[in-house]
Amino acid sequence: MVQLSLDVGRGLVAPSPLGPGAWLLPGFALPRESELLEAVEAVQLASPFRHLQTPGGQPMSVAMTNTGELGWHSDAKGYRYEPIDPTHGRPWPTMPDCFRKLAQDAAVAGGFANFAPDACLINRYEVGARLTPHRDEDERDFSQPIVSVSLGIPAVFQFGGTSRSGPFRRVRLEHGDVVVWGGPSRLVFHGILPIEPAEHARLGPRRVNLTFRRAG
Ligand code: MD6
Ligand code: FE
Repeated sequence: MVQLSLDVGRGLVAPSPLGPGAWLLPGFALPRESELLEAVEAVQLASPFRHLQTPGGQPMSVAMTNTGELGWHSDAKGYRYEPIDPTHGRPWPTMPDCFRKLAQDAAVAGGFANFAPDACLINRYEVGARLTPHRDEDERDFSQPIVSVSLGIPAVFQFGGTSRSGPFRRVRLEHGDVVVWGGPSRLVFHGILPIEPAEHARLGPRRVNLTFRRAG
């Protein structure tokens, strides 16, 4: 069944396929905008955004925090999931119910029943921040999809294949858009091009992305 999502600016919008097992759900998160933004605020009070270091020692332009049983972390020792926020030594904030519900509803809309996320990475992009092409391969269970929620100013998502150098399809992601991907697309290379200057009514000149995964 095709589930339409309500997009205030664009009317009812159908999911559009990005690749095998990968769907763009335009505006899927829009009806839940307020509770999502309030929950992001609560999470960042408990575990603030920070610029992690790559294993090579470079600071990342994207600031990150996490909620859930596991949080994605990077430092000189490599990329991994941690049950404890290293900035203060306490567990990551509990995943808000509205986060989990959105992730599960979107997974169903993308054809993945029984998605059970235990990790939500929250990325914050200021203008100019970018994410170079990578694969999400630090998780234990690749049978579960990834659900990615875009909030704030737009981004251009690069969606590739099995090669880090591309070619990439470019997809514009706007406030409220959700991407669900798994199955044959679970390990493809992807990235975010440098964020262009813009202003969002609720978030100002920044983009926030929620990425849900089954990590452990
Ligand atoms: C972002 N997203 O949209 C970064 N990874 O800010 C990702 O790296 C990503 O959106 C895997 C699946 C979906 C994604
Ligand atoms: Fe990724």
